[in-house]
Amino acid sequence: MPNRRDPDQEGRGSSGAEPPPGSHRGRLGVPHAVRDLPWELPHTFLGLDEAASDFQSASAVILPVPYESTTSYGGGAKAGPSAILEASRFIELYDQEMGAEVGAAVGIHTLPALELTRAGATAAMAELRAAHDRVLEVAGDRFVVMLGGEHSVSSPAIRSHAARQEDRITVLQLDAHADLRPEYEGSPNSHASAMARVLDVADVVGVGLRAVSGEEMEVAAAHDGVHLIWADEMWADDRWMDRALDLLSPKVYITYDVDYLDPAHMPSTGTPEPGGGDWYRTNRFLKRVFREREVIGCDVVELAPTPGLHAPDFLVAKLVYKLIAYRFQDRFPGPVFDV
Ligand SMILES: [Mn+2]
Repeated sequence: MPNRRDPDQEGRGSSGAEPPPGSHRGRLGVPHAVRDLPWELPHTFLGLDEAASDFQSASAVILPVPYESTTSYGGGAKAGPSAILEASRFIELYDQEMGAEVGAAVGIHTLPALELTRAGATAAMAELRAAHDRVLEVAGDRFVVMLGGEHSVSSPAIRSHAARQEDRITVLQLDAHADLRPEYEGSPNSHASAMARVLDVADVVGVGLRAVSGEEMEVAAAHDGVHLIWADEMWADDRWMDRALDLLSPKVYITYDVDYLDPAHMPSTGTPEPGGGDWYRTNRFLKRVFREREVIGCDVVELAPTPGLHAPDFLVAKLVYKLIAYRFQDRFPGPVFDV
């Protein structure tokens, strides 16, 4: 079992270092005198121990935001972040694309989940924006990966990033939907309006689209900074990858709505659409994006776990691990195979 503890280590990614003198806590957060008991893996991303998930030395930060209020079809995105973290504890730490155990080498800190106010979407989005500003402030150079939650959480995060950049950023949006509706079901903060809420501060390149309204096509046509790459094009050949890359500014924020993926891969999401992206081609594209542009932040949203069906949860957990690996690909020797 890949998540079984190494009997010689307290947790995954352990450096073997002793806790500081006088410490009463072991690396698992239990009293030092009982740290050798067979405790479960920590409930951090990848189950990393305190050394590998320590904030000070971490290069990446996981920010869970289990927010859900405007879902229009199937619900359940509120349970997404905890399912991703749970599944992540079963991932093999060694990444054959990087030729290394990425998690402990990068250092990944897992923040507690943000519990946003239930006093309406407007108040919740304002609260998230303020919280996200402060997280970015304390994170400094660390790469922040936000886990949703419904897609509306992306807008405050993107605005938070855009406000810290001198030049206009591009949002690379992997999604079945354009999310460009000015408002939806009476709410300007709907998941269906996530990208409409950022057009004044960022350009948007949507990839994998296949369920778009006529109204959204009008919005796209009216904005020079909005570009749509259809799932239909992606299945014809790989030319869309160059086209998408050419449209990206030097600094990019990635928002990955898991309904971008074909429901055959990703059935656990609120508004599934047939067609869409697959695992290998999409990851090949993302690896290039991280290599050829500066990705300043990202989020993965809209996983709505299906009870008893673990594969989609595991897919998203591994996707998050891949995003972090691609972000720091310069630090690793590279593939153990020829590509
Ligand atoms: Mn979507």
